Amino acid sequence: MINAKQVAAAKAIEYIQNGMVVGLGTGSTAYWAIEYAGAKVKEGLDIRAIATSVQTETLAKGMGIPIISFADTDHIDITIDGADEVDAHLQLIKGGGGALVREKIVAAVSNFYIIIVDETKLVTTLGKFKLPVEILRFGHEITMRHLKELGTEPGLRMTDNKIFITDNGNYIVDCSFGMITDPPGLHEKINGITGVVDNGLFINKADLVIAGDDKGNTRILKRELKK
Ligand code: A5P
Repeated sequence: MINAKQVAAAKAIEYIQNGMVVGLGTGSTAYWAIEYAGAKVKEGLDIRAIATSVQTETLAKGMGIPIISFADTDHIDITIDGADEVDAHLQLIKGGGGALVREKIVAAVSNFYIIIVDETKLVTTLGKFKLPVEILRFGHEITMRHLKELGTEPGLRMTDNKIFITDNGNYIVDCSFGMITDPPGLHEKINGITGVVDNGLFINKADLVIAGDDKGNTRILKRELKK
């Protein structure tokens, strides 16, 4: 069977041009974009990249993609990243892989932000996927209590029976808010809590969403609202 994530990534790579600074996302869909970009670099494509996680940086370096930092550039021409959910207005839930804060910093300075997903991630309203929220370790019990007051049961993310630690040294709590009918409003409320670093709602960030399916087709959704 054709891999829908791979299909979306292959399409997104067509947008990368010689000389660009490219933001590289994190996760199993972004993985394919990094693979394809690496192959193009081997063929002579001249790009420099900013990685959204340690995992992506290691992967990209292994593929021969030159990695730079924000000391070397103040902008990114194009970023290709995955998402956990995409709604009808191209609002996103991200952070399933725990890289949401670096991903959002990269998104904020990306002139063109492409999200690649398999088509099952397209939803009418966000909220089936639990919203990841990155919080400081210090006082996390208090921060979680404040999140609870917003009407969720925050769950501290664990991996292999250990608390998951982000690349920034913080915790992630996964929060169900039911159907999220007002993503910008919820985003503001969560980020208003002291101890929250950021949350996985990406509001008005995506310029283009490329959804692949397992027959090899892509659907391209473009932003209508202004950023
Ligand atoms: C990483 O923190 C996330 O934002 C990913 O981009 C998101 O979870 C999608 O991951 P997959 O492509 O692995 O589904």
